[in-house]
Amino acid sequence: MRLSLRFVLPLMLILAGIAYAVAPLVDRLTLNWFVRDLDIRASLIANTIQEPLQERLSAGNKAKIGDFFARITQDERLYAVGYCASPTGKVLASRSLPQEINCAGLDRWEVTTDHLLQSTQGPLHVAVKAMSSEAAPGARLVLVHDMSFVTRRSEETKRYVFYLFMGLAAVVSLITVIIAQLSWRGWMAGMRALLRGEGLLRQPGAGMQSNLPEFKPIARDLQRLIQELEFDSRTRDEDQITWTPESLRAILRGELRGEDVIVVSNREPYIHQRRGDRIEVQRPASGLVTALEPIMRACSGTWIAHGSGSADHEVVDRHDRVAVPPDNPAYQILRVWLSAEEEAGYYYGFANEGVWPLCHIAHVRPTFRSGDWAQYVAVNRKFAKAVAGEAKTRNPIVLVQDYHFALLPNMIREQLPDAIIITFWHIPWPNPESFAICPWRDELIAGLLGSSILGFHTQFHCNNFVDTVDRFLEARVDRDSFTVSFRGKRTAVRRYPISIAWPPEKELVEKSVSDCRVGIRQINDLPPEHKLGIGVDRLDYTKGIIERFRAIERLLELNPQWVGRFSFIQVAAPTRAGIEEYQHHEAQVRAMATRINGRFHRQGPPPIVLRVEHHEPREVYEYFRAADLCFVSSLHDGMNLVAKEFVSARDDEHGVLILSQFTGAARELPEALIVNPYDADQCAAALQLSLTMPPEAQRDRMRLMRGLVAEFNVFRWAGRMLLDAAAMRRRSHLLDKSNRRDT
Ligand code: ADQ
Repeated sequence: MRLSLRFVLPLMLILAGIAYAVAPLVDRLTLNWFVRDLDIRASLIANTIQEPLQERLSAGNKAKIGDFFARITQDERLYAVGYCASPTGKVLASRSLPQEINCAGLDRWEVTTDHLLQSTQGPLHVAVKAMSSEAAPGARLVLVHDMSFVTRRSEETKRYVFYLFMGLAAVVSLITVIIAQLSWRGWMAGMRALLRGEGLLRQPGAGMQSNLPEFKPIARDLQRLIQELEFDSRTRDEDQITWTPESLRAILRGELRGEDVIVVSNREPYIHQRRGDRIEVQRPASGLVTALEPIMRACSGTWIAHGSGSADHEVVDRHDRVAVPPDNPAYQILRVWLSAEEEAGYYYGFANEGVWPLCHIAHVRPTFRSGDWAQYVAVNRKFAKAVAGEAKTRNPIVLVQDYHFALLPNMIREQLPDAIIITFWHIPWPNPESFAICPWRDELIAGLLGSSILGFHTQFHCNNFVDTVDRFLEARVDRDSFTVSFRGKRTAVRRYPISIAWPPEKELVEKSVSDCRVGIRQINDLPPEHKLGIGVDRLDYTKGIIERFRAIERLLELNPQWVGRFSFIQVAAPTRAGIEEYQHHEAQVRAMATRINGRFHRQGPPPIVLRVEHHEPREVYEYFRAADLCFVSSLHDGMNLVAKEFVSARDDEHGVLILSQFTGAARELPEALIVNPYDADQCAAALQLSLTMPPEAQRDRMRLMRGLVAEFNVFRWAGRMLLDAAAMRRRSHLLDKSNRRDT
């Protein structure tokens, strides 16, 4: 209303001013018109009465002339008539002729254009017309008209002008108010859409074509400003925070107090296994669990995962929930049960034989079966139902993990339209051409675009994803803000490089480096001063273990002095053993280790020690601390946590990291020796360099890498995603509030 008054009041004042200025002009104009009319009328009357008057004058009968004049002046407008034979004569006139008019003063009315006489009877119009005859050559006729009707009409005209302007003001105000209201609403909707990041000033409910181009520059500026403010505050916040589990918890308490947080992953954070008549609780050695555990502890939320342990069924309540951690329960795991067919189709089939090789491009053909796809869809739906059932509010924060759940974000969105869904894709995202071979590529992308935020480890993977969307979906991609708008919803595509806990847990590094060196060499029958390399991976073809062994072989070919003086211990956790490709890969790895050992195992220890078994994190750290070098040769890896774990294990600031250029970690750890795992000669040279690198050079590199891992640790990874979610939540609260105010 105040906005409308701001338009209407000045408008009224301006129109009133115009009306005030225009009224006298109109008055003057109408007066001129009437004077001119009366002049013409007077000439007409003079011409008409000339003849009968002359006759009466020649007859010299003054009484008859008086009657004649009296008759003429019965006309409503003609007030008086007079006749002057000469300027010195006496005026012959009707009785009503004003005294101010006499024959001597008639010149005055002839020369002037102003014919008005203000008499006691009111305004009069005086016209003098020549009426010469032989008898009286200078005779003149005076015709006086009553002008009071002009005054009356002028008053009426003024009134009408006033009414006209009032009407005009009302109509113009109404139109202005309507247009102002509509424009204001359009602006508000546009600005809100912009704040939500839904694009540049779009009319509510309209399609993409209706962007208002004239507002685009403002919208762009505003959008940039918002991004800069967000970036500034985020970097300021992040720079000031030392990211620890405690600070993460504190932030969560502050930013997401009372929020309903749900994590969904395939793997559960605690697995209950039956060992004879005992139930054992296992914690999978996974970066994902390390990262998300503090969040769950702080928020007391729910973690939904596949119940895969042999005793999982036995420990849950009737709602399939179990409180964890077992010694100090802080949150719940909700276990989702899968049949053998579901697990085969969804997990082994579509996720690990299809999506995993599709995204890694490690020369293993993806296998896509429609049966597996059907199970993948069904299991995603099962988890979506579990999420919807678990949500305590209509807008929970849901953290969806990994490639097992590409369809889940959109399925959750269908049931909980206001949820904040953060999906993290832990593996690489390939280029559009490679991704295109998936028969269900559009469904996978559309599923992921149900997320509010979609996270990848590197900007490169973000770019690949956005390019893929651009290529295959009818979606709007904004490369300035890195957002995708699809079916009226917006997804922010963000880089969140995952990391490890820092500082590492005490028990992982409590054994000294020298004790680890001695202990590990003893366990593996290696001499005390033996040079040692370490590799720790799941036995997966993407990890480049074959290429690693080839490089070791090449090192020994080129630098035979290391034969018998250097060994490489490969710790390989069995994984996805049900898949043929993995069985084949394990056989290949074993055969290659045997062949190389046969070739160089003249006397002394073998060049390759292969340990295909799961180790506890403490044991893995002992290997890291005992080694002279760690070799990560992935053919393609989203991040690779092993590289960061090796760095965190080396508090002695020694040891060299050789790192594949195809890992996400290579972008963060340039002080490692970065190699192309397919180039055996280059890798062999890196091995040689590592084995001969002076301790000072090792320390300089290790210090820089440790600084980075300390700063960009896993708590920061989780914290950044949650701070972004909190910012989104605040924004949606604000919009809700202003929507309520408007309605
Ligand atoms: P992964 O492919 O599993 O993870 P990675 O990041 O190296 O790869 O993490 C493996 C974890 O398992 C490490 O913590 C490591 O210590 C542990 N591990 C490996 N072998 C082991 C063994 N034999 N015994 C015990 N523990 C072992 C996926 C993506 C990665 C991404 C992570 C996290 O493929 O690119 O870095 O998720 O997002």
